Amino acid sequence: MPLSELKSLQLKELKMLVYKLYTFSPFYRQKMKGKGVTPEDVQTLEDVTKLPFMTKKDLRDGYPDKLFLAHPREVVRYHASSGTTGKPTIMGYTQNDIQNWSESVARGLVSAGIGTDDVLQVSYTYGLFTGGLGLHYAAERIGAAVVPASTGNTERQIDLIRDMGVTAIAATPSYLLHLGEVAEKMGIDIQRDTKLRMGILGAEPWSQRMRDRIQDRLGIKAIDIYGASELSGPLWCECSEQQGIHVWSDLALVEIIDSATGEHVAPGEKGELVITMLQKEALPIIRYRLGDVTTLDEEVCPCGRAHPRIGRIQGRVDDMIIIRGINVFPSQVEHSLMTNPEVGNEFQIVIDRKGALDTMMVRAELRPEAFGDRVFELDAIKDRITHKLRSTLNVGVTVELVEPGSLPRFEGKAKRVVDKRVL
Ligand code: DLL
Repeated sequence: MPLSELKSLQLKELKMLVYKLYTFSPFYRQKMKGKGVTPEDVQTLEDVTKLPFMTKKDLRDGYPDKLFLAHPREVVRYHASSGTTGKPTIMGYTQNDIQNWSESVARGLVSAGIGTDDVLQVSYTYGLFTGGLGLHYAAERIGAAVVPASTGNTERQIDLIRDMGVTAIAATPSYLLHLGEVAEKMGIDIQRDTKLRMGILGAEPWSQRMRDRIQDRLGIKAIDIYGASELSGPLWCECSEQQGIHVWSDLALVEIIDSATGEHVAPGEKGELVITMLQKEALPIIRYRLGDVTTLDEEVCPCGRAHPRIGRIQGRVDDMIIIRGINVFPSQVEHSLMTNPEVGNEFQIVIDRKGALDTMMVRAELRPEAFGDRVFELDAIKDRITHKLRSTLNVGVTVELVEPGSLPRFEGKAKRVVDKRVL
């Protein structure tokens, strides 16, 4: 469908959604009334901007299910996202919600090149986290065989990849790199000894450099997959062109705003992603601000699909670190570090305060072959890394090079920032 037709479909769906929520949801009606909006005010897609924003706080305040629209009898599944602060948020799903969710991910997997001949190992956690079951249902829907490995026991994961003829793996990018390191230690060469050819990687920010590494080291195609619990779970991914993440417009409407003003940014410009889920039933989501920073591209993709694409997530507004007034995203640090061949896959950013001044230290693991005892060589490497980081970030930073394997590893999302200012 061309974009113009997709947009008329979106408008129809948006009008219905707003009418439904205004009529049946006390929460949304109150929010809309607060902004002086009625369903009649939404006549064009641009009118979406008249609607109020929604944030995680709304869901927390409505814990556990005050924002649910479906009758409990219609709910067939719950998931929860573990909040870093306070209560978790609870998501509910009707039968249709599960179907639309699987449909979204299934389309993405097909567009990336996964089909009935594939064996997909799902190495996201199964349970309240949405990654495991989200990928699982979608892969079954397209007839791929699923190995529901979940997280943990990395050696066994590697055995499964080799022995079950696994062709694709869904995991966080940091976990896949860790898995590669463990395989190396086990004497298994992923390229030579397995059929793995694709990674469906997301749930945490990662850079193009990290993609290059994964692709080079493991000899696979690394596809970026994005989503969030509030939207259902993992939802959209890149197609085989790897030029942005397709957002299925019959199911979702995305906007990019300036976080400070709440206004739309100019086309193609970077800003905060705002999402309206057009068909969600149990827990409707309108103009939801996840705090993720990205761009929107409405050009037809080289793959031929007209559904718009969002760019790689460049970080979250709220995990942006502010050092002496300068905004730093962990992904920028990762990008710069990964340009150094001596640096391993793990790093940590330690923020502290000396007197009134914020300090930033980056701990980076060296690759085993770079880790020697020739101090002057290590000093030279450290100087080079420090210099690159300083010029990328425009902020004073010190670097500590540490032994391979000494930083913590994560099975789920990697935690890279230690902020001692607030601890
Ligand atoms: O992480 C859902 C998911 C599972 C996505 C598996 C992809 C694969 P939450 O735990 O609610 O849900 O976390 C959502 O993670 O707002 C982003 O900040 C971040 N995130 C997710 N995917 C990406 C990505 C799942 N590809 C939050 N790149 C989101 C960067 C991502 N950040």
